Amino acid sequence: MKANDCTLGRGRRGVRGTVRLLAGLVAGLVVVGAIAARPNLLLIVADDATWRDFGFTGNAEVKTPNLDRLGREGMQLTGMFTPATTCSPSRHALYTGLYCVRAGAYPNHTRAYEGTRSLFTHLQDAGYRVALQGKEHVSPRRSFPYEHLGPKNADDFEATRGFLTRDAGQPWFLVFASNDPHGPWNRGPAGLHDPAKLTVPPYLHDNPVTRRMLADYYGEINKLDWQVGQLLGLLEATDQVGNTLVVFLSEQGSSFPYGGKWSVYDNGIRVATLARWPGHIAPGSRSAALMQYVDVAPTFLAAAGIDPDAVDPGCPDATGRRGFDGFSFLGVLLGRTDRHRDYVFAQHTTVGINGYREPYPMRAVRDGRYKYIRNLAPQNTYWIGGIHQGEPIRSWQADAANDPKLARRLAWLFKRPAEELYDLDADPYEFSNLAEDPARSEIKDRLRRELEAWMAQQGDQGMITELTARSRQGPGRR
Ligand SMILES: [Ca+2]
Repeated sequence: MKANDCTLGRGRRGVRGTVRLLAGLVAGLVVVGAIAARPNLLLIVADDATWRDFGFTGNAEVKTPNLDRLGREGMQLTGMFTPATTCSPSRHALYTGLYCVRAGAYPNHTRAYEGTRSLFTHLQDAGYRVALQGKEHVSPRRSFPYEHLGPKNADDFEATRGFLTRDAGQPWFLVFASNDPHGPWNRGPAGLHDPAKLTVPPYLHDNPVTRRMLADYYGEINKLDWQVGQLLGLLEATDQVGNTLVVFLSEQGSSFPYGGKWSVYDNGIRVATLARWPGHIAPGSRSAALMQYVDVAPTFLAAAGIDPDAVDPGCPDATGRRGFDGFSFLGVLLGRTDRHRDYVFAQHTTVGINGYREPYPMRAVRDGRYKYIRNLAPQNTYWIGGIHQGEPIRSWQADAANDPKLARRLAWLFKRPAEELYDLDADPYEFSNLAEDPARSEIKDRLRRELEAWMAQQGDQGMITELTARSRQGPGRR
């Protein structure tokens, strides 16, 4: 049995742990009772949107007027990170408040250990009605007891309206999980962005194929923005703006090579984040405090007047400790502090990804300035369907025949050294690996220690964990 199996953890809790848990639950109920008006909670999650690609994060060419407005009316959080680089583990971490390996939900198309509880469970227990609209990608269903609204991956805002207005006396929690701008980028308005006039970001190779794809991707971000406009309009039409905390997350990076998805570079794991709560969050405010998806569930609970420390997420860590991996950043939202975490972490599991050939697992830790990456199987070749075949990679490889610099850059997509170290202040696109720089050895050692401590707490055994990833995928994926 694995050290972090939920069943073992429950056995370990013992009488003292049970008493502490019951006391915590009572304390939580007292806190709930003390809150006069519990806010509604709306969590909007994009799908495969690189954090840089919004008006409010500085990309003036992408048309995102509704999100830009949400930013002006609330706070922009520039230090949010997902602990995973694909859809399914990111969402498990977001909803459970647990890092991916601990919860058993670390490859793509994954599922959490039986007995794991989620934000849906905790808020439902506290009297909220809870729903999810759009993309699910979480399992087992018992751990995520939401009502699913409307058709899968299609817009139906009448279903949303029905849920928001069902019972004015009951607070609600809604996750709107868009499928945009996930590839193949054919759902946005045509012709909104002229490929020839776009500025190709420095981490992408500039050619006509890239430009055409970039225009389609930006168009689909505009469709996501339209959905956000519909949701904000519904809050206005139903007079619920003032008592609703709205949080927007860009999820994880796009499927462009170096666009971020399937990598632990900042393009992949950094998350464009907005939060609006009139009367609580200062309009037009900003914080660079480091935070992670695992912090979102405790924050939502705290906003609802529930003590996150009194909540059992249902799955202990490798040391037997219960409680969330994350903790509430409500103090940041309320403007009481500008600090939250010293480090954020991420893992990438390749086993089980469509088209993968060999394990190429990655682990990363980042502080406010530096990132340290471990590639656990550097002797292998990194190859998955999403990056290493089709477009745009084929057109880039053709151009690289006469471009040695591009050829070197492309080689990095397939093969990386065991260790990488980046100075994000000086090198925001992570082009210059400093892992062999003697002047940075202390920084590297400090970050390596932090990473190893995190892996131990998670029960993450590196290659063993990678090689058992298929056992953590859904029934259709074994
Ligand atoms: Ca995704």
